Amino acid sequence: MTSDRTLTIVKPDAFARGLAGQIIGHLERAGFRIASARVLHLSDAEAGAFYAVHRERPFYGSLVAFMTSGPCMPLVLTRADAVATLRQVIGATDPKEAAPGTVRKLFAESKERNAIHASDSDDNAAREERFFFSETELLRAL
Ligand code: 3AN
Repeated sequence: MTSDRTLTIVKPDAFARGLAGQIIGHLERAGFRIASARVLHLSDAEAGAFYAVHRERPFYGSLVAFMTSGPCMPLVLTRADAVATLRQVIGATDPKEAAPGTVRKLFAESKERNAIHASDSDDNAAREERFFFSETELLRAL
């Protein structure tokens, strides 16, 4: 059975452009509900750890610089089949390849500055929830 929870981040590009409300509204209209949310400015060490899986990729340094360039907004979202559904709703990594109506087609600037992150598996969703939210916050989440 797939989990009904996933982790998303409104990334610094979208947050700085004042798009958080529109993006979250888009997700709510797609049937997601907010279980936990916060605004924070990632440090170099935090962004590096979050994207450690990409450490060997050529874009890693630039990705960490982008993710630390301003505040971002992590949220835990719930709905049936959360991970797969949210990946569909956000669209392809590169907005040029994203389907019409997806968050990245509507709001992303480039493959790097692509407005939103979404967990790509139930295991990563659980890990990423714990990265941003304490055990107590997750227990209290509605
Ligand atoms: P997704 O966010 O669609 O799961 P990943 O996990 O492959 O994509 O990449 C993580 C993040 O790294 C992307 N959201 C994007 O910001 C950045 N990224 C991925 N590929 C590239 C690339 N070729 N050039 C620049 N940035 C990239």
